[in-house]
Amino acid sequence: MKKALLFGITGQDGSYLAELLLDEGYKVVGVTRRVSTGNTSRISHIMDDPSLGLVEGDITDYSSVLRIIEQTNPDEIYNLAAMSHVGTSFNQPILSIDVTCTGCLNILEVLREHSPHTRFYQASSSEMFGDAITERDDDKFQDENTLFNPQSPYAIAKLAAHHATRLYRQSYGLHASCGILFNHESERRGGRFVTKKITKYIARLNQHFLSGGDVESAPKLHLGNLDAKRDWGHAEDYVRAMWLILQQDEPSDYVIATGETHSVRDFLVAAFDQIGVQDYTDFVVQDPRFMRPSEVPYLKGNASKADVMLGWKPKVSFGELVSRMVNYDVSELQN
Ligand code: NAP
Ligand code: F7E
Repeated sequence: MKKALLFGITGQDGSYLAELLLDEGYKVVGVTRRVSTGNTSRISHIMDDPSLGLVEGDITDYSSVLRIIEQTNPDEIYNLAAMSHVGTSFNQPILSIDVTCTGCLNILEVLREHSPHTRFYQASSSEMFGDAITERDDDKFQDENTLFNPQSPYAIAKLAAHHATRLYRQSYGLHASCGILFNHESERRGGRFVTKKITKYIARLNQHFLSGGDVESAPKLHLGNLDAKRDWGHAEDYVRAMWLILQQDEPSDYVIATGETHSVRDFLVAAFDQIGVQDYTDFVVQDPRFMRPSEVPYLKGNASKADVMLGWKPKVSFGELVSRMVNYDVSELQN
């Protein structure tokens, strides 16, 4: 029975990856942070699985990382822990570097010195590309050869961790790989990311209309930049790629993306359409509080390497992603 250790098991991706690994017959150990309010809602449905264990620890604390890896002796480690909100990283840059970069180095150092047989997956991000490509025409895409030009403290931290993972692979022979994942969302997405913010709002608006409210009295949705373009996929597809990456004989880095790009405005239109509203402009306010000091204008990934080497392709389309998220939030509010 293979054993996997997951940093970030309580997050969106951690919860889906834990499900996948349990299905594949793994013993899964997840690292949770001690917090005074609960943070295990995304994994509550698998907590009683006898093959799942949880240990407390914080990725910024080298001693807890060392203890957990020594006690677990895992075959595979997935590092999904991060301060993952790009906007927040502008206000908390040092924390972002500590968690997202130093945290990764803590694991790599423990592996180098104490557990070189363990395979390692690092959650790299399309944010690392930054504004390397600014064109909004859909012929442009990012792949494993595109230059990085990070535009936020989050992206800088991810890029440093990305390079550290590559360095430890090349210099110390670790089986250490990075998935450069483009945006992926789901029913379990955190509420402050733009997709979930929109779909939760749509559910409230739907409720407002169902209880007899009109357009004038409807709540407003405050958003920032509507022109940014993202390559959005579904998290369930993307955790499958993480697992496949660690099953390869040779460690390497892979872009994981759908190959389609849509603006925030496109997402708005598609989400409002789910409840039969054709014009979102009556409901959306552009609010400077949600504009970033520096923006990533255009992301569209080419995942050909993953297709050829891993046999990976996304299954969930943009339209299906939007409708799944809206339907989920509508039914959550109704229940
Ligand atoms: P998420 O929902 O924000 O989950 C982040 C996880 O990191 C949570 O389990 C969180 O624990 C944990 N964490 C935060 N600080 C920690 C610390 N100091 N010690 C230990 N754990 C800590 O993020 P996600 O969307 O699942 O993304 C997973 C990973 O992929 C992240 O590294 C993210 O940066 C990266 N990524 C995400 C995307 C995307 O579009 N989703 C794309 C590319 C890369 P709590 O629950 O206790 O807060
Ligand atoms: O923003 C714009 C915002 O916060 C998407 C993380 O998972 O993916 C994610 O990072 C776009 C940006 O995701 C609001 O300016 C407009 O252009 O949903 P987001 P992100 O910044 O792309 C990458 C790949 C990761 O690695 C990250 O961990 O939407 N936008 N108005 C807004 N964004 C937010 N959050 N809130 C708004 O009101």
